Amino acid sequence: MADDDIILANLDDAALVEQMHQDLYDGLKDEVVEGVNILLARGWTPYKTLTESLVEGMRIVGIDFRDGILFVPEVLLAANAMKAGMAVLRPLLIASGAPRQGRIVIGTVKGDIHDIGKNLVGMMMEGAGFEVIDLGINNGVEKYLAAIEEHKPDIIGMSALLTTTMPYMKVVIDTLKEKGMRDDFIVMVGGAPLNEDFAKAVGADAYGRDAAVTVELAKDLLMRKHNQRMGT
Ligand code: B1M
Repeated sequence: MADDDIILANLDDAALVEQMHQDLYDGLKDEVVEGVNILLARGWTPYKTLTESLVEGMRIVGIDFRDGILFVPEVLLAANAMKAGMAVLRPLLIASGAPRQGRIVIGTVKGDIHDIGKNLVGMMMEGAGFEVIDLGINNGVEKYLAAIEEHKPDIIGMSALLTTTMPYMKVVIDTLKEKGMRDDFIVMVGGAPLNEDFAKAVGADAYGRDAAVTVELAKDLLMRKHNQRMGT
C-alpha cells in the first residue's frame, strides 16, 4: 500500500510511532503533526511523544545522513517536519505551572546552525519554570556578552553539533574569564559531539547530555549557588 493510503489513526501505538519515524524521514510535516496529535489524544505525555516519536525519528535520520544515504536538502525537510511536531508540543511542555526558577540565556555557537536540540532544551527549561532567552544560532562571543548585559541571567547555555564549532565554547568561557565575569554565571554546554570531559576541559560547569538531564542539572546547580550565597 502507498504511504498516502495509510490512515494514521487506524494504526496501533507501535505501528503509528514507526510510521511517524518514516514520515519524519520523508519530511512529511502534516503527517508528523497528525501523528503527534493522535498520540496525545491517546493519552501519551508530551515528553514521551517527543522522545519516542520525534527525537528517535531524528536519530534515524542522523544515521543515514552520516552514511551518505540522505543529504542536506532531505535532512532539512526532516528537520522542518520535526519542528512542526515540536510546535504542537511546545505549549504543553511549557505549561507545567512549575515554580519560577532562574533565567537562562541559551544559543548555538558561532559557525553552527543546528538548533533543534537547543530549542528542545529551551522548551523543557521553560516547562521547569526557567525564563529562557534564546539567542538563536551562529552566536559569536559578543552576542553572549550583549545578552548577559541586557538580561542578567543565572545560566549561560551553549549548544554545538559540529566538532568544528564546539571549541568555540572555550572562546566564550575564556572571554568571561578575561573580563572577570566567569564566576558570576553557571555555564552549561550541550550537543551531540560533546561529553563530560570536553565540558570540564573548556571550563564549563556542566554538560547536558539531553534536555531532561540539562533541566535537572540546572536546578541543582542553581540551588547550590543560592546556598553558597546564603552561606549554608
Ligand atoms: Co547537520 N550534522 N550538518 N544538519 N545534522 C550533524 C550534527 C552530523 C553529526 C550528521 C552526521 O554526519 N552524522 C554532522 C556533524 C559531524 C561532525 O561534526 N563530526 C553534521 C554535518 C556534517 C552538517 C553539515 C556540515 C553538512 C553539510 O553542509 N555538508 C551542515 C553544517 C551546517 C552548520 O551548522 N554550519 C549541517 C546541516 C544540517 C541541517 C541544516 C541540514 C540540519 C539542521 C537543521 C536545524 O537544526 N534547524 C542538520 C541536522 C538535522 C543534523 C542531524 C541529522 C540531527 C541533529 C538534531 O537535530 N538532532 C545531526 C545528526 C546527529 O546529531 N546524530 C547532524 C536531534 C536533537 C534533539 O538532538 O541536537 O543532539 P541534539 O540535542 C540534544 C542533546 O545533544 C542536548 O539536548 C538535546 C535534546 O535532548 N543538547 C543540549 C543540545 N544542545 C544543548 C545545549 C545545552 C544542553 C543540552 O545547553 C545547556
